[in-house]
This record gives sequence, C-alpha cells and structure tokens, in this order.
Amino acid sequence: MSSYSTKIDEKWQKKWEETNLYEFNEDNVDNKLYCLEMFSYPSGSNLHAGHWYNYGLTDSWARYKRLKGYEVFQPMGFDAFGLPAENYAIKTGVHPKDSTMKNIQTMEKQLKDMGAMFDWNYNVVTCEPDYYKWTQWLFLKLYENNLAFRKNAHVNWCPECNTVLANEQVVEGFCERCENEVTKKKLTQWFFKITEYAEELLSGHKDIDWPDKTKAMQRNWIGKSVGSEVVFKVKDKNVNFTAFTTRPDTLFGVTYAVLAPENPLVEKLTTKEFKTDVDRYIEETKKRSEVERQASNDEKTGVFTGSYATNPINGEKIPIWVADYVLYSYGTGAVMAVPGHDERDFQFATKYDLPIRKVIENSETDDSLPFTGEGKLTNSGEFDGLHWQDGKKAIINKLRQNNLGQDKVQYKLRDWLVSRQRYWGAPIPIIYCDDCGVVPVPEKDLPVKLPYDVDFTPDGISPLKKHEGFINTNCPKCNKKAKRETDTLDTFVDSSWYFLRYPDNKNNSQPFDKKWIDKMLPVDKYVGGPEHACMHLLYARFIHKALRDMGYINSSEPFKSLIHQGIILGPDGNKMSKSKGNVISPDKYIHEYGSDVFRLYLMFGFAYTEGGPWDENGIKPIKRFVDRVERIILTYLDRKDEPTNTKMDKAEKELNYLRHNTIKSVDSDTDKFQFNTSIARMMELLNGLFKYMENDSLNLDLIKNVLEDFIIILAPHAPHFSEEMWQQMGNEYSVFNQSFPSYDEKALIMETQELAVQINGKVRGKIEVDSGATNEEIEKIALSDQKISDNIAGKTVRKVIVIKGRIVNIVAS
Ligand code: ANZ
Ligand code: ZN
Repeated sequence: MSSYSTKIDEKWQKKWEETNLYEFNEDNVDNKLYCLEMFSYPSGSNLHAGHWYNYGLTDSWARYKRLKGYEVFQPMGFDAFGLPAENYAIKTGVHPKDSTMKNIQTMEKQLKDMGAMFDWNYNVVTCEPDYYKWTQWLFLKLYENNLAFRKNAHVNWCPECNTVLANEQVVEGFCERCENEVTKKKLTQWFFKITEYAEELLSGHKDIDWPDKTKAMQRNWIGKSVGSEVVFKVKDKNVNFTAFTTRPDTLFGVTYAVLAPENPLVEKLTTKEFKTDVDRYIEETKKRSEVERQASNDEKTGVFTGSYATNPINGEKIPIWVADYVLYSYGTGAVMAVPGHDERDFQFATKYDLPIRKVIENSETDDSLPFTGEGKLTNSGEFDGLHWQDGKKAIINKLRQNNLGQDKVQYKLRDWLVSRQRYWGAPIPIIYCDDCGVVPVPEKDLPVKLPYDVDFTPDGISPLKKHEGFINTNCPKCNKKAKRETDTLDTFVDSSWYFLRYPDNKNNSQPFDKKWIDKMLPVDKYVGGPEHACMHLLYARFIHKALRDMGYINSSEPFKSLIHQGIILGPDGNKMSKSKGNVISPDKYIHEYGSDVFRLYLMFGFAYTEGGPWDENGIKPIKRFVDRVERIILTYLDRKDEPTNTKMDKAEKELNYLRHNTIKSVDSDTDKFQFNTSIARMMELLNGLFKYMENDSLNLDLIKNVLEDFIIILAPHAPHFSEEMWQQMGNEYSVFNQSFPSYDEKALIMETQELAVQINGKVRGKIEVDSGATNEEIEKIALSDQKISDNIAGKTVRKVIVIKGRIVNIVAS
C-alpha cells in the first residue's frame, strides 16, 4: 500500500493555491495556449463521472502543455441562466438565483477538489449583471447591424416548458430539454440573422481542426442546396408565385403545382367552390408536425384550390393544389410538381389521378417512373436530347430572358429565434414606445436588470410581463411612458460569446479589449460533448464572425481545434441516469483511492473520444500501478547512497532505451488525448525499472534520472501523487515548473541486436549484429558463425531470408 490518499490531494491543492501556481501570466501572452472546456450548468447535483471525464482529463492535457512550455490559459465558469433552475424553483419555491448561487458554490468547491489547474481569477457566471450586461450589449450591436430583428412567424412552442424554441432545440419534433412534442404558434419574436452567415459557416470548416463528423452535422444542418427559382403566373388573377427547384431540367414534366397550407397565397387562390375543402384541410394539417409531414412513408394528402397557373416554359395550364408535404418554412413554400421524376410528387399524382410525364430518359438504366437518376431531356421541345445538367442551364437561361427564372442557392438553416417567455434569462434590452416604436435601450443604461421579486409560474405569458416595476419605463427617445420587452434571451446567447469574456472578465467599460482579445483568441483546444454540434458550436461561430465584421475582433473562427469526449456508461452499458440507478458517483472512489487514481482510471480504462461502460474491476490495477511507482521510488531512496556502477552494459542501455522510447510515446499520445496508451507505456517503463533493479550492482545515477523523467511525464496524469513523489525525491517545488523531458534519438537506436538463426526451420544458434546492419551484412555474419557453418558443412545453401530484428532463416540441402 502506498501513502497516496486524499490527504496528499489536500496537501498539494492547498500549496498550489497558496503559491498561485496556476496564475496565468499575462505578460507571457505571446506564448499562450487557450484550453477551454465547455462550461457547466450549475444543476445542483454533484460532479458526476462525465464532468470528471471532461474536466479532469482535459486538465491533464493542459498540464502536459504547461510542461511543454506553454503559458496555459484554462478558465472555468458557469452557464447559469436557464430553465432547469426555474423549473426547480416552480417545484420547490426556492428562487432560481438562490439555488443557482448555492450550486455554483458547491460545484466550484468540487472542481477545486478535482485538483484541476483552473485560474479562478478569470471566472465568469452568466447570470451575474456584470456578465449579462454585455450579453445585452451584444444584442444591441446585432440590432444596430441588422442582425437582430423582430418578425411575426410560425414558431416552435413547447407546451411543457411554456416557451418558444429555436429550430435547433427541436429534435425530430420533440423538445430538446423536456422531450415533449413541440407544437406551432404564430408569434412576434426576436431572431438573430444567422442565415446571413450560412455560406461562411460552411467554408470556414476548412480552416479548423474539428472532427469530420461534427463538420458533417453542421453541413447537413445548414443544408445548402443549389437550384433555381421559377415564376408561375396564376391564370385569371393578377398574382405570381415562385417555386424553388433543384431540377429546372424537368420543367416540361410539371403537371401541377403545390402550395404549403400556411402559404398566405392559398386564401387568395382558393375559389368559392373549394373553400370549405381547403379550410378543413388547413385545420387538419395544423395538428401535424413538420417531421411527420416530411416522412417519406407518410401518405400524401391535399386539396385542389380551384385555380390554375401557367407553366412559364410552354404555356401549359396546370392546377394549383394545397398539400402538407410542402413546407412553408423551406424555399418559397411552393413547389412545381414533377411526378415523373420525384418520389413524393409521384405518390401524390397517383393518388389524385394527376398526369405523370417522362421528361428525362436514360437508355442504360431502368428508367421506369418515377425516375430520379440522370439522363437526357425528352418531351421537352427544343431542349430534347440535352444532358440534364446542360438542360438545367439552358432552361433557366431561356426563363431568365423573360424574368421568369434565376439561379438560387437555398439553405435549410433558419434564423435563430432568441426570445423566451421565461424568467431566468437576460432581459432583451428593448423598449416599445407608442410614438417611437421599437427603441433599443441606450448602452449607458445597461444592464437592464432582471428583477428578483417575480412570479414565475409558467402560463405561456412571460413572467416579467406581470412585473409592473419592470415593464413600465420611459422612452429613451421622447421620454414618454413606454413599456419594456418582457421576453428573455435564449441561454445559448449567453454561451455564444463567453470564451471572449474569460480573458478580460473584469473589464467594466467594454465586453473585452480588442487588442487583448486578439492576442488571446482563438481558443487553441476546445473540449465538450458532440451534442452541441448544431447548437452552441454553430451559434458561437456565427457570433464570432458577426463580431469580427463589426470590428471587435480579428479572428474568424473561435475554436481552432475541437475534440469531443466520449460518454461513460453505467456498468450495464446504458447511459447513466438517476432513474436507471446506474450512476457512478466519483466520491466513493476518490475517498477510497484518492482523486489521481480515479483520474488515471478514467484515462486508462477508455479511449477518450469513445468512452464506454464503467468497469468496477478496472480501478484495482491502477491502484496497484500507483503503489508500485511509490515502491520503486522508496527502494531507490533506500539504496541511493550505495556506490554507483556505470559500466554502460546491456541492461543499462535497455533501460535507457525504454526511458526515451516512453518519453517519446507519452509525448505524442498525450498530445492527441490518447491517454490510455500513454499510461500503458508508463506501465512498461515501470516494469523495466523493476527488472533493472534486480541487478546486483546498479547505475544509481541512471535510475535517478529515469525516475525523475518518469515523475514528470506522469505528473499531468496524476498531479497530486507526482508532486508528492517529486518532493520525496528531494526536488524543489513544483514538478509543474519542470519541462517535459525531451527524448534522445540516439538512445532509441539499440547498438546491437541478437538474432536467432534457423537452419531448415530449426533454431541452431544466435548471432549479435549492429542494429544498423544491412541484410547482406547480417547474412554474411550468420554464415560465418562457427556453430552455423559447422551445421551446414557439406550442404549447399539454397536461400537465406533475413527478418530484421528477429531471425535469419537458412535453407540448405
Ligand atoms: C421540381 C423537382 C423535380 C424537384 C424533380 C425534385 C425532383 P432540396 O434538395 O432539399 O433542396 N421542394 C422545394 N421546396 C419545398 C418545400 N417547401 N417543401 C417540400 N419540398 C420542397 O430539395 C429541393 C426540392 O424539393 C425541389 O426541387 C422541390 O422539388 C422540393 F424531379 O422541384 B423539386
Ligand atoms: Zn418614444
């Protein structure tokens, strides 16, 4: 048993704090490395294995970088606004502010117990007025630059959370938080114009070192689609509508057009005769989610409006229908239907007996309808015979001459809805005046403080609306009585810029100083869960680019390199959850073994980006490893005054080789978050040390050097224990002020090697060769070896095969 325990943890945590070991030295900013972990939500429960896996292991990486000579900036804070605190308040009556502040205290303490080298001087808490003042400032800047706007729209509404949600917060039709089904409501809400950055959010991917999968998720979410817009004139009515299509080459195959039920044109185009049918249909579709409506196996339904449109390419008269497989939120909310070449249109046309026409043919494949492959245009007048890609261009060119068509790039990405009808968030800094309309709160009046005494029972109306003291104010322009906006900002707005506040968290006059922030940004390594791919990670990139365009920062991307930790599952292989009763609480292990053993176990037991099920049995071997490290150090200390023997023999060379090889591997593996293999290499070195110690006479100088290197490379992975061992070896505080040892290339070349020599498959002897020897040289040595030449005497050598580093095979008969 080693002496390592939580006592050692406490001892060193105290010392680290007293000596300000982790204080970021701003004067050394040119050498900075910004290491950031997604900050946590102060949810009240204790730090769980997942927090440890994210924060503890990234801390090891940061410590490793410190030893590599970087000025590491590793801050920590709290994403403190949001629904859980408010829901908790509704259940228990404890005010969100009180519960949040209390939870922050507990979590801060637990994070300190973890022994991570966060510099708490740079802490941010998003629900504090000195933070959300600048979140409101961000809103005002976006508003000034036409990137924040208000519109009346069909928005996602969660009846359980009693608030609207952004598209990103609706997962397959369900609320991302409470998992209830999301409905639609027509409301006037605030949006951020993320769509303006759609193209750059795609092209910027090439400049960042992110997992391909995450980039792909963002790419799909942004959903770029290159196509055309085609104008259809409505017969006998003085109106047009435009349809977005990716297949203008199929224009001759259009046999009807479809409007989404929400399209305001529907009312204008529906004739008296069909009004009852259309109205009834619109009512029915209101009950259906967009996900259902888009499902490919969903039965297509619709009704005729009674109106007709003109096909702009051939003047044909086509009926206009209403159908809910067309979404109002995409493209123009209108579709030119080509049942011959589109699966959905085909199903619809078959059901309602609408004509189906072939306009693309391909003699090399089965082009029975619906045919969605490539081919040549047919039944398309002057365009017959053109390859479809040429057909697209030719048809659009023709339409363009009459202003009836143009190229169009369409994105699935929607603007970011940021209003929330809830209490616990940053108030939107806007005032409504009867005379002046929408008036932004002047910057000098920020923050618009969130009042404490609010009735936040959720009923779909913003709680702040019921707070007389809050809503009533004067118009900043005309000074007449006016009312404040009562919605609060989506908490994703708070987290969309927090990485810019950390380095300058005490700035009172601006959110951050430009000169300073340009030195500190971008974040060099960002670590967090993959579930944020299309929310936080997209929002943060957008806000960063918007701030750049306003001149507040120079960089274009906030996070240069990103890594996602895997998920630690319960022993049953399921995601940990209280209801399943499979949650692993680190406390028990930490008390029993010390935090470093727990941390080492998380490092050794899992591939970092993959995670996996918790294995109770895995912790014992780690405990044994730590014990053995201490034992070898104590053994050395016992013997260190014996005469040292430096004969530079094979055993010494082997140990030295192992030492440098381990340094090399741990260096490159830890850099790549491959902690498990780093630790495996260190275990091998430890075994090598024990083996060497079995010799009667020892090179004690060498052992000392190996042990010191060993402690330094182990230090990021087991910080408290290594600091203790460093001291026991008689070294000066702190191991974290050392440099990561560099390896010696020469030591990695073992000078000579032993090779077995086989004759006709049987081992007949051994030879010693230079490790740099060529195959020819090895062959010569083998054949001239006394034992071997005796063995093949009288025979003819037919073949010699040299397998470098292992064996020489001689075939003789
Ligand atoms: C005619 C056509 C012919 C189409 C054909 C496809 C194949 P992506 O790639 O996703 O952008 N579309 C356009 N707006 C729509 C809406 N609001 N709701 C539902 N469907 C809509 O898809 C673009 C295609 O989806 C468009 O091209 C349109 O159908 C349909 F052989 O136009 B296509
Ligand atoms: Zn006014």
